[in-house]
Amino acid sequence: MLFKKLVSALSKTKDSIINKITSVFSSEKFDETTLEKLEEALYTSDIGVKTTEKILDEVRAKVKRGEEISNIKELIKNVILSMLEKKNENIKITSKPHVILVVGVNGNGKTTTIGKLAYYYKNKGLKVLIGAADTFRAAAIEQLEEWAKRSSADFIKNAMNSDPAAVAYDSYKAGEARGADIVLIDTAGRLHNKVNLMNELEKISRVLKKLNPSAPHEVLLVLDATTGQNALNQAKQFSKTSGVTGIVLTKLDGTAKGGVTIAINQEMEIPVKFIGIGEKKEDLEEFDPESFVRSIFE
Ligand SMILES: Nc1nc2c(ncn2[C@@H]2O[C@H](COP(=O)(O)OP(=O)(O)OP(=O)(O)O)[C@@H](O)[C@H]2O)c(=O)[nH]1
Ligand SMILES: [Mg+2]
Repeated sequence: MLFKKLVSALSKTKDSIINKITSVFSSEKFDETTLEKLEEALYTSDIGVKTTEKILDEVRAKVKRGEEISNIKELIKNVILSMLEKKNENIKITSKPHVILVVGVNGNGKTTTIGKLAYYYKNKGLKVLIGAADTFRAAAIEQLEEWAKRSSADFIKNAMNSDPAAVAYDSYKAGEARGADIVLIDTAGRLHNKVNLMNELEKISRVLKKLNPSAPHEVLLVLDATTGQNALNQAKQFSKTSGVTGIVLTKLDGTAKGGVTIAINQEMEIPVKFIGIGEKKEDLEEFDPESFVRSIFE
């Protein structure tokens, strides 16, 4: 059931990648021209430089040995599967409350992801509290409050333009007092090149650490898969400063650029922990690299 949902969400990515690859091999046998075409097809599939190189090496080696490549799809699938060393580490709950700070660029899906995470944890029988530390816009606070209601999570807010770190502080305190298992903290959309915004994020973490030295227990970076390579660049930028511990890739439904998930899996130390495949509360899945690859190449 879940796999079916994934296959359907990734259908555009699948079509895009498979069409590119199969169009290269429709008639010809393998020679330098075909290899060049394959190289281009792979590079434009968003799966990343490392993955592309590995696949090309494999194909070249086979051609050299005079082996036939009857099923390029299968070959690519197996190369990628063999590269997926990083097991998915789902979020382990190590503290009560366990604080999850959610960060990322404007519009990537932070608030929506928090709403989905609240539902995800609620379904596990955990008590969830959400803190509205994106105080830039009143609408942002309202949007989050709506999400809190959908999963009957507790909700902490303060006035618009109030200090985000103070909201984080209040959220932790309230979570602790009310016996919450999970505290989810939303933050404002921020540009990775804006030093002041990065500083604000650090201030939130600093304030949380005063309450609990191990907090925030998780910093989830939310990335928009529809931006393709830009998502990978944002991952690289954010991981330099924000203490990011995991990635959530959103909007994989309806984009042809989902191959970037494989690039991020291969090129970042930080694991992809969840994927967003729709706008509803149940449209979040734990990222399982193997199912992901199978849903594209099978
Ligand atoms: N199709 C689809 N849409 C999504 C997904 N996740 C988020 N969205 C949509 O993306 C838009 C932006 O999402 P938000 O959660 O408001 O993004 P944000 O990062 O909180 O944005 P700011 O608060 O402005 O920084 C909304 O219209 C969401 O419904 C997803 O997985 N799939
Ligand atoms: Mg938001």
